[in-house]
Amino acid sequence: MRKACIVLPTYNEAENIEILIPKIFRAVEKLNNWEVHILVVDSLSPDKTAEIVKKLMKKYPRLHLLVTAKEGLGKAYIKGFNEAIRTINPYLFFEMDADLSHDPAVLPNFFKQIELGADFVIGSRYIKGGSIPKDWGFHRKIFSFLGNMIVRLGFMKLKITDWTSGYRAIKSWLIKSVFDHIKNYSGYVFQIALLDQAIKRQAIIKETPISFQNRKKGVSKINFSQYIFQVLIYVFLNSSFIKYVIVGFIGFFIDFALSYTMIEKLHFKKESFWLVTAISAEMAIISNFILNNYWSFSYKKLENKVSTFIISFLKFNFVSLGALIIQAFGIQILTNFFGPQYWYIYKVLIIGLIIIPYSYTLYNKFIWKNK
Ligand SMILES: Nc1nc2c(ncn2[C@@H]2O[C@H](COP(=O)(O)OP(=O)(O)O)[C@@H](O)[C@H]2O)c(=O)[nH]1
Ligand SMILES: [Mg+2]
Repeated sequence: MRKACIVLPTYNEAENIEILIPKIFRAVEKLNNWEVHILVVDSLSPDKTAEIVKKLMKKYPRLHLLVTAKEGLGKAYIKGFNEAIRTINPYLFFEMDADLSHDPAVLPNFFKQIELGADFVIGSRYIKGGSIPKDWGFHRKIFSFLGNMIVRLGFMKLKITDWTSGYRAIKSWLIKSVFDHIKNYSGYVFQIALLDQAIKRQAIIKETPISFQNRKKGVSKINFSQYIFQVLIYVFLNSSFIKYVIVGFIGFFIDFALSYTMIEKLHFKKESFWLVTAISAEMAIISNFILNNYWSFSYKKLENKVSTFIISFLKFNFVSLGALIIQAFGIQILTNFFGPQYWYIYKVLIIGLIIIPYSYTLYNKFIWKNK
């Protein structure tokens, strides 16, 4: 029998917790392979949430309580994980809101995905079978959808539909392995950092549909503008896709600056412009290769072996050659169709819509491999 621990962070959830805890234990009582514990992490709620938990602990021996200072959702989770690892040592963790937004009835679906091999299961509102509350206004819907889209596109991980969901199952080894990276995120952005770090450790991520319910009692503690700001900063600083795009720009400037210097300052003859172009382009390719290895994809950088470097560098050149051919043909085709006057628009479109995703995909598949 494996142990699982559901960590429930609470701040002023007295009315909700009283209903939620019996519901959870009822939802998991039929699971034969799992011994399910609940750890409530209460940040000194003035509404005496902790007192209610203590009362319930008399009835439920697998219910535990940790009281901490109020330092935000992320810190509550970190402290909860730490405490549970020390006292319960579970195989699996759950994150769940304590305001009844997350229905315990679907807990068995998470366990099933874990048993099928997932390391990290996300309760998603945005896959088939999942939903957001019907009474959410248009603005809130758009806001939630866009927020998720920014993270999905920022990380170029479109397969994950719900980055911001707080209803998730995560294997204990994974939490332990990302601990050092996530322990300083105190707020809600902690959730995004945890998922991002799990992906970077090649965890198997699955989604299961959830129907998110509006909280009926108590108030939300999220500060939306602060949250969005923190998420944007996090994505900007941690997205290998954004870093890869920046590296591409740096490469473009190196290419341009070298050609400019050789032609305008060093007065290379016009017969050798092909050589100027080739040297500049290759220098940009070398810079891209090095920056991508030590920066954009640093979490999966190449093995420190000369042969690996040479082979990967050749592959990198090959992908770049492909990009060159795509661009050359693309420009010509568009010019033939729509005329030459918009050539710069064609170039931007081809780079933005074809070259960037093309190279990024191939790098991930063949050079900085995703297992
Ligand atoms: N322990 C603890 N729990 C918190 C804190 N902030 C939020 N929570 C809990 O985190 C869960 C989600 O918070 P909620 O305010 O419902 O956020 P929303 O669902 O995004 O509006 C709830 O169970 C809250 O009680 C905190 O600072 N400490
Ligand atoms: Mg809530």
